[in-house]
Amino acid sequence: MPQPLGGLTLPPLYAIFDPQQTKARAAETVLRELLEGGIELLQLRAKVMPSGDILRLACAARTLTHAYACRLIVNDRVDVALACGADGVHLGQEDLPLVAARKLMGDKLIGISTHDLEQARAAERGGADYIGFGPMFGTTTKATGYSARGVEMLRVIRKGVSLPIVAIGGITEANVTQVWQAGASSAAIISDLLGADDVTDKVKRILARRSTGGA
Ligand code: TZP
Ligand code: MG
Repeated sequence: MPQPLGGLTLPPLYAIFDPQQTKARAAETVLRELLEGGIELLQLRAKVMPSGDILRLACAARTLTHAYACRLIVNDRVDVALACGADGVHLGQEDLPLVAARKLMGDKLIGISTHDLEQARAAERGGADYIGFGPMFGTTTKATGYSARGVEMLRVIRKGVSLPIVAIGGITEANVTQVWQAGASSAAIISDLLGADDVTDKVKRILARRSTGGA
């Protein structure tokens, strides 16, 4: 069940669509497969594309996500988020500062990546809508520079802030229940979703774990 925390209700699964991780399959095909599985919150993460290409992809994602009543978050790029009509933006510690992003985004969603309690509390004080926290486990998708945080640290963050927490990093169908049980409102997943032989089925299986209480 989505958890109402800090005024924002997040679905249990936060899919991150990264065109570099789709095994060269067409973006729209994979986006549709995610949405058919029941994704209600999707982040577009395009690190290496020219801005015009990112915007085209973001607009395509916006059209599709609207058709499936799914919220869309754009990673890193406030400008692209605003230009495509996304629901929000997700920013890291090195991206545009929260206070500046809030001026531009108004009451749209802003998520902030955090890696420890201090960063989490700063994001909450600064008016973020949710925090990302990780990397939870080992991951090869991103060189984060941080060791795996683990579920015990996630429990500490859960006690220390009241914002919804999106756990990220190395989360799979096999370990997702642990992060929900440790207090994550939502689990952000890239490779286990996009690398699946059947993306739609993978989403459905993960969501079924949530609705049956895990295990
Ligand atoms: N931020 C922290 S870990 C990570 C990001 C973007 C990568 C998550 O990818 P995966 O494949 O789900 O481990
Ligand atoms: Mg970033």
